[in-house]
Amino acid sequence: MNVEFEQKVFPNKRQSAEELAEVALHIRRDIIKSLVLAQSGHSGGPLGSSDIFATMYFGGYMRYKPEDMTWEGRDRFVLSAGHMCPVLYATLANAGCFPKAELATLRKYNTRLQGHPGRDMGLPGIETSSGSLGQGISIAVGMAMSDKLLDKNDRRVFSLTGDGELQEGSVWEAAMAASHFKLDNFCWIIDNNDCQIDGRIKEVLDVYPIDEKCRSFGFDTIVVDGHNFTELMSAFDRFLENQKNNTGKPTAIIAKTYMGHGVSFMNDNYKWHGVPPSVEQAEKALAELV
Ligand SMILES: Cc1ncc(C[n+]2csc(CCOP(=O)(O)OP(=O)(O)O)c2C)c(N)n1
Repeated sequence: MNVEFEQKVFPNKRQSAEELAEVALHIRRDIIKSLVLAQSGHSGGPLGSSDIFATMYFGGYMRYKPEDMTWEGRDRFVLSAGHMCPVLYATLANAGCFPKAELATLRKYNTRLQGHPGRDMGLPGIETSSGSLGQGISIAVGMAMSDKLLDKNDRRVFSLTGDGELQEGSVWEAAMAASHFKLDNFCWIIDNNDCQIDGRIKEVLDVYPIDEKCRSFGFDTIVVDGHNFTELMSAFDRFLENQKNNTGKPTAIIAKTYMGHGVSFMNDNYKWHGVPPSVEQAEKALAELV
């Protein structure tokens, strides 16, 4: 398949739901393109979480400089669900952190776009290696602790986990620490698509009620439609307010999403957790993503 990546990049600022939807569309298109070239990797989670990434990186919530992702004043994002990295790579490319053409190297030998994020590969915007579920959020909480308690700066730390990932005990150790150390600079996003590798969350190992669990762990907990930009923006706004007002409470955003959202034949189907589209399927998907 002849795949071309557009050159267009997007700014990071307060913008309308329509503008964010346009960014999310480009992210989804780039996910499909990189996956069909790789012929391995995860489609479902990345497509389903694209609206979250568009809001977080392009709505003015994270401070970063695409031309210098080592800038000391940047906020941090840790993708705890490391297998979902095609969405992070597409997001960073759409922000202008590296040339979009590099998305064609996903999962190739020696690429900076490893199948799970590898910090040592040097891709701008990858703060830590991840993929062993439950560990990324623990690292992110450590970062937030060091920022708030030691360095006393105003950095924001964001981390996204899956919902199947909540079955890892270390997630809850991290949550307990975030609340105990009053990390109002920490924002935990849960991609609640109700799907994991082998089926529905409830059938594999029930983690519900997620909202009550997060509240009982001391988080200001907000449940949103993860495909509604207005709801996503107001949730991230509330996180910024929590930090500004020194509430002492970390924020949890439970984003209700559909795995594979945006592509009709993948939507809400856990079988798309870890497979790429064939050439024919990629053509169909790209025809829908316009
Ligand atoms: C510690 C650990 N155990 C198992 C895996 C294998 N694994 C990768 S993704 C996944 C399912 C995760 O489900 P969820 O967090 O809901 O992600 P989604 O299916 O929505 O992408 C599993 C079991 C892993 N990466 N790390």
